[in-house]
Amino acid sequence: MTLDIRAFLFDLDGVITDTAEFHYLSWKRLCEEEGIPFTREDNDQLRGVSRRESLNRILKGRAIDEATAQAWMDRKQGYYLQYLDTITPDMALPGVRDLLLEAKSLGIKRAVASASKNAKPALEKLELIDLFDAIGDGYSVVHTKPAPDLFIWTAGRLDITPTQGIVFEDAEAGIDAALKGGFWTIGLGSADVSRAHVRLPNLAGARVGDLLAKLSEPSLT
Ligand code: B16
Ligand code: MG
Repeated sequence: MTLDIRAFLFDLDGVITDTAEFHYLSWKRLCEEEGIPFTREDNDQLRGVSRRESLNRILKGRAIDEATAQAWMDRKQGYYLQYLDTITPDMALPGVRDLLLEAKSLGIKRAVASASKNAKPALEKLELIDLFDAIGDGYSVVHTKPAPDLFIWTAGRLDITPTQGIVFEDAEAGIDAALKGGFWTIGLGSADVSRAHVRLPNLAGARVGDLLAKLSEPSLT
């Protein structure tokens, strides 16, 4: 099968920038106030999943009513917004801006597909938002990762089929979502992205031609 790649779909947290630390500090503050144990290892389980699912995982079966859940998520969001305000363009992860510019010059469309409801303000602070043709975020679909819906929704906005898109993800939930949707996948970082078609430590020095060559290797096509 010959590759016909027309778009790159990027996760945000862990791929374009590292907001995981901000999520961690915000949840930690809430948990300390409420007397809930919360460690960095607990935070690793929140990678790529929605705010609501993050709270469920933090609670580990502890029951709270809906109004309390909403109030806690709002409080966490308030803390997170203070961190979001500190984001600057130099906080884009290495290689991301260059890869976006190269893809644009080659006519490859670019999108963000993030579980976060804060994706657009984060991209504005990074001064990257103008490099994207579409942004799927935590408001776009009901079922976020590991359901494929967000990637499918974003592909629709780009007017491509899933096999014409490469998803860049740092989280197991995101790779599973992209594979279920029928996309090509590039897994980044040290989390469990073992099911991705190609795995890389990060995007530093990444070039479009090299990425397409890796996906064209006979074992994958
Ligand atoms: P928010 P991604 C995800 O971003 C984060 O990895 C995850 O930890 C967070 O819970 C989720 O966004 C929702 O974030 O509270 O901002 O809506 O990796 O999908 O870009
Ligand atoms: Mg992520």
